[in-house]
Amino acid sequence: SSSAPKTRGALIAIEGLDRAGKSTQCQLLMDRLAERNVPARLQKFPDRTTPIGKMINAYLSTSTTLEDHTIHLLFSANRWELSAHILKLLNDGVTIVLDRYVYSGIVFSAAKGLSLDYCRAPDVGLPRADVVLFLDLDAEVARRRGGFGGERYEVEAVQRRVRDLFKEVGEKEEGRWRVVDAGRSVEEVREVVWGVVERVVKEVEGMEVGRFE
Ligand code: ADP
Ligand code: FDM
Ligand code: MG
Repeated sequence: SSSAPKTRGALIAIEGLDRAGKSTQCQLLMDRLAERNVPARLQKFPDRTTPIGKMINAYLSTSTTLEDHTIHLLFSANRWELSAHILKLLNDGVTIVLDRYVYSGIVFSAAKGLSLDYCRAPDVGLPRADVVLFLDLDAEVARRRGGFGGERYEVEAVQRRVRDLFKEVGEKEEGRWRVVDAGRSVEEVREVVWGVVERVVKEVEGMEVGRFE
């Protein structure tokens, strides 16, 4: 009947340090969801294709300088401009896999010295991830995966601060935050990720999408 709870999609965030394997695992997760006939979309943040995303891209590629609060708010605005679309898809039953989300937004700005409370504020009210898979990787192992590119935060000292800040932010997420050992093989990580996601996709059925707070 019409009173039956409508099946919605799950909002799955993949987070972690540079080279932890986020983009690799996002793609493998999309493949697995397709195999299981779960409707799904991949959304990467920052989304560099929008006008705001182009400003962010210029900042990250160091062709533009922006004041710290200004770029922080642009990253958040980049999520807000896509939030209604994300919410609509979720409520239409589409699972969304996020390659970075609000957590990257908070920790990269906080690593520059802005307070954690300040950094969270602009994202409050965005669709809340049902689960965050934090791909945790030792700095030494990350280094062996290859050199940094030339982007803004691809610097050893920044990455170290970011790792500590991710752990602090994750504590506030309690049961939604899952630390995954990203030092294992691609296939091993894929299976751990799938084990979590398969359960969450079922658990969110009939549950409203939460708001980040
Ligand atoms: P991220 O998106 O987190 O920066 P990528 O998925 O682009 O990371 O992976 C970074 C590099 O590490 C790529 O060369 C990728 O092939 C490799 N890689 C990813 N996962 C693993 C893994 N579990 N073990 C070894 N190498 C990996
Ligand atoms: N980043 C990403 C931020 O500083 N704030 C954000 O809100 C987001 C989503 O941008 F250095 C940083 C994190 C990383 C860079 O790199 C994006 P990738 O390779 O496109 O994920
Ligand atoms: Mg990536």
